Amino acid sequence: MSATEREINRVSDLLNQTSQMKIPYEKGKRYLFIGCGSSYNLGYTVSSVLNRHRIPSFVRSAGSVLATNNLPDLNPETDVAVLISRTGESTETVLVLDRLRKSGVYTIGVTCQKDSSIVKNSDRAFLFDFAYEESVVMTGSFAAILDALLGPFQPVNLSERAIAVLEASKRVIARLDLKRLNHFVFLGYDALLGLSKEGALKLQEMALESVDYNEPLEYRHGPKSTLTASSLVLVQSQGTDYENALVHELKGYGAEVIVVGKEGDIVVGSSNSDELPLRILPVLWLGYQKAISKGLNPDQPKNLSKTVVI
Ligand code: F1P
Repeated sequence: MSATEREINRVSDLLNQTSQMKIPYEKGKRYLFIGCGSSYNLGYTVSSVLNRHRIPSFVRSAGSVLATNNLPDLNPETDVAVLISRTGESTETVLVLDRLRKSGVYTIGVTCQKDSSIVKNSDRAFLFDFAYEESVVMTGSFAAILDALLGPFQPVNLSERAIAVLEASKRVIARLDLKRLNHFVFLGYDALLGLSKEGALKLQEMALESVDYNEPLEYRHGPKSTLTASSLVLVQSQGTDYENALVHELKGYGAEVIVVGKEGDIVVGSSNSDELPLRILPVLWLGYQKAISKGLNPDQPKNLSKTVVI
């Protein structure tokens, strides 16, 4: 079994642990999330949830802070910066951490790697070393870190539910003719757009596929022209009539559509939890299976390394 497959299959265990390790947020404080790649997508997703709960928050990729040199603009707006890096060593994130500390912002580091630069250099570190991953692509650790970062806004232990959602994902994906599919689209709003961005990244990284992500109704305004009978659209749905009508329309163009949501093909979400960390499970399994169907090694994707060091 590949490391990637093991790491996806152990998400239930990871969520059991993260349910006890929630990151706290203080009302009245303004948060800035920083990361690269999947870690940036984590920040994007969590920032959206915080804003919905009236905790002012924004997100930047570490690269954008360096390349546009906008730290002076960000600093007065920020009380607490949360720097996310699975490996704790992405150069861009480490450099931004250094700059933020020098400018007097309180920093929280979030990582799976003990003794890493993120642990050593942040004011406070949250270490998820039990979610350490061998594989290059971030898979199970994404769900685990998301669960912890959602803090009080994801209060339920999702461990049991993770087993059911992964099983449902496996069943639904097993029915697809994966060899035929060569275009993968991920749709969702707000936090679900963050998960859709991550979905697109997973299919690129693991399976080297052509991808897209967008807000659901925005997809009508141009992007839908690229759909073919070889497209798969995964909708991170909130179950509105608008989204349901869009699903109907996209199926009409011959695309495969999978709906993830309370009344979806893969049921996620309950009355007391959005279960956001579980919504990434179908995406992880899809990326992994598509890679396998192409004869690719999902543990060692082309051109990628575990940490981008520059
Ligand atoms: C960030 C990241 C990964 C990506 C790739 C390169 O790493 O962009 O998301 O899969 O392998 O690095 P990190 O800062 O979270 O360790």
